[in-house]
Amino acid sequence: MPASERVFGLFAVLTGLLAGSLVLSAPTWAKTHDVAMTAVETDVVIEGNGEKYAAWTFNGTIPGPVVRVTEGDTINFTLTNPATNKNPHAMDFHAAEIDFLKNYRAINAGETISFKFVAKKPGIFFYHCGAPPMIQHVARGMFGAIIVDPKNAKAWAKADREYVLVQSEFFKNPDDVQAMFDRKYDNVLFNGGIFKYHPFVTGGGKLDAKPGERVRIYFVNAGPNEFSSFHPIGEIWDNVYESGNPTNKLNGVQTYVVGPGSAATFDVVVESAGAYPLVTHSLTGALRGAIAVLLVGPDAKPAPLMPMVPWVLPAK
Ligand SMILES: [Cu+2]
Repeated sequence: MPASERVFGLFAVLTGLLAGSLVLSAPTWAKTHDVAMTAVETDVVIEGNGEKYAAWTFNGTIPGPVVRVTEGDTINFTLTNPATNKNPHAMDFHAAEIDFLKNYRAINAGETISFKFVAKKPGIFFYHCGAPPMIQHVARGMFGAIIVDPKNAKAWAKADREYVLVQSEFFKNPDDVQAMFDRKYDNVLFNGGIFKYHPFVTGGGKLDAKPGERVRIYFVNAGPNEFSSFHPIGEIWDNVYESGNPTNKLNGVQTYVVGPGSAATFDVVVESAGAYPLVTHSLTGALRGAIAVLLVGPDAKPAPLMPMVPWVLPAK
């Protein structure tokens, strides 16, 4: 082959490569995730004495499953509303930037809906049902958390241990929508339970950590109405990241307000062994259920992101 042809051939290959890279819609490191959830109208345990509640949920638990992806990833989401349900349901992902009329519309029992989005911004985001009356669908338990990890893992310090905590208000009568509008809640929940992580309460557990570990709490306030003033008793948040974005970094924070429908990531490096209750310092909320005790000791075992979801009580 003459040299000129070889050069042209190389040019053609390079042009092809360039054109190929230009038409790629997503970066090569990005992944696609198929996420399917089912709207489940069911009873769930909300108290350590075994008390159950007629909840509306994603996949049967309060909160719904944690979705975890990396910045730039694509999520193909499908919601199924089984024919056995009685109500319309929907899904609204705060991590998405897509048309809400088309994608977040409520579907009737017996229908499914699918939509797709790219998780463009890293952070911790709320997801929830938006079917009317939305205040009731959220109050009855249709919410959860999606973590979008930064594509650059070095954007922040590596966590030694991670938990997801979702705060919400609990209304004893699931059908009393007026009480929900009037903010007449009975309890405040962390991960769907009253004092779920309080070892002194019947059926209560705890969150574990070892001294010196950087504990990262992905915190979501589901509301529907109240603000959370998130504080670690006996500690100071080393860092708070608004919406969980590593670039929104605060240092040395005692309490940080997370409004309904918002979220933040909280890092605490626990200096020494002991008990550190994580609370909303809005005390009516803490004393009505929103206390999660972080128990710090050398024997702490690994734990899932959301321990005790679902809350299965030991047989009596
Ligand atoms: Cu719903």
